[in-house]
Amino acid sequence: MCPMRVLHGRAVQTGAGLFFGVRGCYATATIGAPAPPPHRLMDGYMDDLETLRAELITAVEDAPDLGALEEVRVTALGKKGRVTALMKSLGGMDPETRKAAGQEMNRVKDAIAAAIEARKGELEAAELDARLARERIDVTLSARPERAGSIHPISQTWDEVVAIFGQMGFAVAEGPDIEDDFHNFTALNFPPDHPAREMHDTFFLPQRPDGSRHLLRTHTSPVQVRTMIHQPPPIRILAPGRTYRSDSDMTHTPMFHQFEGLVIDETTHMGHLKGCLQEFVEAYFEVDDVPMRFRPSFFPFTEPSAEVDIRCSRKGGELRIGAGDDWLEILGCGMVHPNVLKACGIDPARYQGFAFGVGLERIAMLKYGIPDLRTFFESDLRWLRHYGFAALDVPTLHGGLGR
Ligand code: 2U9
Repeated sequence: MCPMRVLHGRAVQTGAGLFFGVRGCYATATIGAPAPPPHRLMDGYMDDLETLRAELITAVEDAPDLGALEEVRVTALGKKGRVTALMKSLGGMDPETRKAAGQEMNRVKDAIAAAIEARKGELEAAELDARLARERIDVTLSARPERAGSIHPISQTWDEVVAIFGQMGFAVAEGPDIEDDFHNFTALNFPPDHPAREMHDTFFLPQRPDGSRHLLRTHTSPVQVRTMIHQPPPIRILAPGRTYRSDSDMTHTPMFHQFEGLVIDETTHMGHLKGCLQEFVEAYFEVDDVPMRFRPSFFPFTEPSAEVDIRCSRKGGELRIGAGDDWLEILGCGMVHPNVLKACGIDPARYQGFAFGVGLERIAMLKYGIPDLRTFFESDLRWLRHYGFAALDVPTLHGGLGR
């Protein structure tokens, strides 16, 4: 039986293979060649494991750079490395010898691994020192400018309008972009044969099993319908939002924005409508005393209905609001039709109210001199940089609305 104490683990790399032995007993392992007979091992073909350790540690310590160190690591501990080969040779030993020799080999392996780590740290530190000595950072260079985003003119105008009507006591109401026929047309007193109900004018969704079709709302009026159905008067709401119509040319886009207002109370009358819109126009254009003209018009949902013009001048190709002898159409309005009140469960004998509708793009173009409607939706960054607004300039009546 082999002694438990390992006296000299020996290994030698010969042309025939790698052998390992412990004095008093032996074990063999070969790489690429059959195991030599025991007497050959005993005859002095074994190198001292300690010699291998010393040899490899010297190689580690002498490695001039990280690349060379990696080569030593692969030679020593890699899959086909010398230590790995020695480990494999344990398989040929008897169990007791294997245990003792295995412990010794692990000690050698750990020592080599620790030496590699230590050398790696030294070489890395030296490399960093060299880099710090070589490279210079110019801390006097000015920072690269950060590109700030900007607020789209539609968002800006939306916020301005909400600020103005908020001051007058209007609450903002919202509703779905996809509507049904009742909320978009029927409740608003559209006759069954009204052209807006045609496929030609409105985006309809596919027919449902009951034969009905949902649609993309053509105005934000369904928001007011929903509010009237769910909330008893008094009502004072502003409904800004996206709307959709099957129109696409120089002055129409299939999606556009509008805001509509609705006021319902027992004594609300046309005078309130005129005062409210006068207040809005002057606040929005930031001009005192803007003369206004209410021209009779027709909408199915209001009676009487009017289109509103404001005084302007177009002299020298420049638009000026509030002065001059021209008129500029700006919005539509009217007193809510009794049929609409009835359809929404409000008694027209007790309540009446007014409503108005304004195109957001239109008033943004007028105020900010944007000539082409289509550019609003082209996502051109140069356009956005030119017409956009600083993100932190939130419009308020006291702090200023526009630029
Ligand atoms: C309810 C009752 C009445 C909203 C109104 C207009 C007049 C109007 C257009 C302006 C430009 C739409 O964006 S635009 O093309 N709108 O002229 N809108 S009165 O009347 C309502 C709304 C809801 C329940």
